[in-house]
Amino acid sequence: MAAPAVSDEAIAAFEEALVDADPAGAKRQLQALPGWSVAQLADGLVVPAFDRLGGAFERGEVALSQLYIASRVCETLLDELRSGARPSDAPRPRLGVAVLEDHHVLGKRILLSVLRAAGHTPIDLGHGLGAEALARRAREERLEVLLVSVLMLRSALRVKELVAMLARDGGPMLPVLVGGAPFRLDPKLADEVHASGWGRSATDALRLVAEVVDDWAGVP
Ligand code: B12
Repeated sequence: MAAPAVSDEAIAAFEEALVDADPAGAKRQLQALPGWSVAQLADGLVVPAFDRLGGAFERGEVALSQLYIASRVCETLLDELRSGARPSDAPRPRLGVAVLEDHHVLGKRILLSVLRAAGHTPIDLGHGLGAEALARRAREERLEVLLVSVLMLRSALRVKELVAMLARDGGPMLPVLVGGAPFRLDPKLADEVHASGWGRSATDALRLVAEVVDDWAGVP
C-alpha cells in the first residue's frame, strides 16, 4: 500500500534529528506514525529526509560524517521495527539483493525488510561488489531474480557490464531488477543499462519480482 502523505514539517524534524545524531528525536518522528510498515516509513519519511540531506551535502551544508551518522541512526531504528514475518510455505523464487560497487546500504536494508515481510527469503549478497564478483555470486547462489541497489551514477552504469556478464554465462538469462537514486532521477537509465525492470521504492520490488516470475512461468 502506498504511504500516506507525511507533512514537510515531520520530514524536516526527522532530518534535523538525523543530522543532530539524535536517535531519540528520530524515533519520536517514527512513533508519530503508529502502525506504519517499514515500506511506508521508507517512502513517506526516510527517503524524502535523505533526499533533502543529499541536497544539503551537495550545497556543503552538512558534512559526509553527518550523512554517515544519520544513516547509522536510521539503520538501527529500522532494525528495531523489523516485523517478525516468517517465510511463507508458498513456493518463492530464489532472490538475491546486493549493492553494486558503492557502499550506500540503507536502501538494501529496507529492501530486505520489505521482501522478508512479504514472505520471501532473500539472500543478502552484501555491498561494494564489482560486476564480475556479483555475477559469480549470483550463479553460485543459483538465483532466479537479482535485485541491485545503487546510489551513485558510476555504479548504475556498471549494471550494463553485470547484465553482459550474466548473458555471457549462457543458460536462461537471470532477471536483474534495479533501484536507487540514479534510476529515480532518470527513468530511462534502467533501459540504457539493460536492466529487466526498475523500481522507485522497496514496495515496487514486490510487484517487479511477481512480474518477472510470471513472465518466466509463461516461457515454454
Ligand atoms: C546517506 C548517504 C551516504 C552515506 C551512506 C551510509 C550508508 N550506510 O548507507 C555515506 C556518508 C557513507 C555516503 C558516502 C558517499 N556518498 Co552518499 N549519499 C547519501 C544520501 C544522502 C542518502 C542515500 C540513502 O541512504 N537514501 C535513503 C535510502 C533508503 O534510499 P534509496 O537507497 O534510494 O532506497 C530506496 C529506493 O531507491 C528503493 N530502492 C533502492 N534500491 C532498490 C533496488 C530495487 C531493485 C528496487 C526495486 C528499489 C530499490 O527502495 C528504497 C526504499 O524506498 C545520498 C543522496 C540521495 N538522495 O540518495 C548521497 C549520494 C548518493 N552520495 C553521493 C556521494 C558523491 C557520496 C561519496 C562519493 C561522497 C564522498 N565524497 O566520499 C561517498 C561514496 C561512498 C561509496 N563509495 O559508496 C552522491 C552521489 C552522486 C552521483 N552522481 O553519483 C549523492 C547522490 C549525494 C549528492 N547529491 O551528491 N553517502
